[in-house]
Amino acid sequence: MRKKKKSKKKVDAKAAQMPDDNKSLVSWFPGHMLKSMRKVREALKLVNIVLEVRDARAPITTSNMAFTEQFKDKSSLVVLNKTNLATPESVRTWNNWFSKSGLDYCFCNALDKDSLAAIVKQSLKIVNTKLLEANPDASARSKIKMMVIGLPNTGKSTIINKLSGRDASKVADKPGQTKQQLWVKVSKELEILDTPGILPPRIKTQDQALILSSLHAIPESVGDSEDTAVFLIKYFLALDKRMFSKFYDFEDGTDLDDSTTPVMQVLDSVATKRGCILKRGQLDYERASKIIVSDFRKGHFGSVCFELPSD
Ligand SMILES: Nc1nc2c(ncn2[C@@H]2O[C@H](COP(=O)(O)OP(=O)(O)OP(=O)(O)O)[C@@H](O)[C@H]2O)c(=O)[nH]1
Ligand SMILES: [Mg+2]
Repeated sequence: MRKKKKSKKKVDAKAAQMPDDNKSLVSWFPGHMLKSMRKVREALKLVNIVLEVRDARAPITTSNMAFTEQFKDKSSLVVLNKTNLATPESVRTWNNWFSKSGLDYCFCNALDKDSLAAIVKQSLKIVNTKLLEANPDASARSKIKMMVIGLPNTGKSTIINKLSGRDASKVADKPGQTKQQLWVKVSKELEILDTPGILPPRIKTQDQALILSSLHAIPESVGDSEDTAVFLIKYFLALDKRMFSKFYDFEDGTDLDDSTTPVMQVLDSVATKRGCILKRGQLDYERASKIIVSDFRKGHFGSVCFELPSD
């Protein structure tokens, strides 16, 4: 009997596998990311340095061990982007941690061109230090080629566009905007290769999956917006119990009975306030969750720190 041919949709759904130890954990590594990883490997020989872009709000969760293994012999610079969305204290703490890590790194806000100038200077220094270590008689380079890699939506294309001063690569507030590699000539001295975002093959913990979903590194179709909203509500309630009532303009605790948790109260109130009502009059928690997640992603709730160094 002939096997039925699987549709493309089915194959992608299969890629969203749930690891055995935690059924609700997202481990999404579709085929196109495997292909992108292979292309990154192939392009390594064409560049002098690799810029690994991470999100400063979660510098470890937005790293990818698969990258580290690929370019361990290549000059590299870890770029912690979106610092304008990270709490200043967490940036200081991570700065201290990275300074002891042995990695070359820098913090930046890709929306601010001035904070990007340092990236080029530092990259040139790293490339030339390595060159002179290998051959003290070599003459230092003034022209370099870079490859920018990182998880989806970390701001890779934005960095390239700001550096080049034009919209060379398409940018969007969603993961997977860059679909293929693209060379961008920034100046006579600098060419940069943009690459599609790649997730780690395995996301280790449920919290990491929720952080990646909050940061929009995982698309809505894979992450669960209600789980993500609950994660965000808990995070912000721990900082400021009244944040949601102030932002969405609802009364605190008025319709609370003893069985209602603060998280449910926020979801109930946002759903009521924003008219998220299903046909039979029930509250539409899915829509209310999407509103909360979207407002967070727009930066309406202020700066955050989703993780701190464990050592
Ligand atoms: N606030 C803030 N937003 C940023 C920063 N860098 C990028 N963004 C925004 O983040 C979103 C994603 O940016 P992209 O440059 O498309 O991200 P990418 O890493 O190329 O994404 P993929 O191509 O999907 O892998 C866009 O809405 C950018 O405007 C930053 O430093 N601060
Ligand atoms: Mg991109």
